[in-house]
Amino acid sequence: MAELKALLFDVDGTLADTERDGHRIAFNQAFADAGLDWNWSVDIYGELLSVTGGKERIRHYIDHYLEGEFSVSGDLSAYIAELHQNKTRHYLELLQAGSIPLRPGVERLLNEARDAGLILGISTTTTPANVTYLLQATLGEASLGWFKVIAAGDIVPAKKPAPDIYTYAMQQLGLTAESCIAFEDSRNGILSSRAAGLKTIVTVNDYTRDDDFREAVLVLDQLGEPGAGCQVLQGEMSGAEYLGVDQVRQLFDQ
Ligand code: XBP
Ligand code: MG
Repeated sequence: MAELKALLFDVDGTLADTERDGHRIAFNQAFADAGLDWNWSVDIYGELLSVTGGKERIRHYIDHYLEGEFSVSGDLSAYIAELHQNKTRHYLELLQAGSIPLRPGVERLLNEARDAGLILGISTTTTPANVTYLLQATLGEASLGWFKVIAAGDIVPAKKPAPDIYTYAMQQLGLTAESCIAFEDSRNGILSSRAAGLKTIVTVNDYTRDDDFREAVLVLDQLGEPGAGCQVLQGEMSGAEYLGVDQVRQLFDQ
């Protein structure tokens, strides 16, 4: 039987609920800075989340919501990149202000996994600095050393739902999908992790609650904490109150 060696975590929506009150706010601040009257509402942003990657999301908005009526005098890709850099600056300020906490159970599971000698990795579409700042703001500087690989953003040619970011992370770890398990929050995320051959545990959020997670080994509303358990939405967790390393191992072995 294969042995579980590593847990690979998505970031946005999984480690922390970052989209509605984090990234979305930062995008709108960057648009305002640029003198654009674009304002992504909670609902519009929920639609735009079907496109992963902030730069790709802006381009999709221009092409499909502005019917291509928007144009700039110079190179559009360069314009989008600059807009996105400013968005990232605003997002990092939100993280530094401590505005975005980790989701319930995340810190507990990370520490349980470390105590059990399991390797931790990150596989995310978001910009690398966003990961660094989130970890520093929520777990402290030392937590950057908890993760043997932080695979993020443009490090791979194709973003989720492509498998690239997970494949890259496993290559960096020198591991195969037979000894890893993934944690995700969205349809794009599980399509990516499954395409990389990974069993996947899902914790949903307000934007992804209705997504199709048929490929998941377990779907929860959150990881849960002692005394504040999680709700199983799909699959079995043998009656446990919250998801611990023992439950992860059972799911991996099934
Ligand atoms: C979610 C994404 C990212 C964020 C925005 O990443 O698709 O694009 O929405 O971050 P994941 P950027 O769920 O894989 O963590 O603007 O830096 O792309
Ligand atoms: Mg995600």
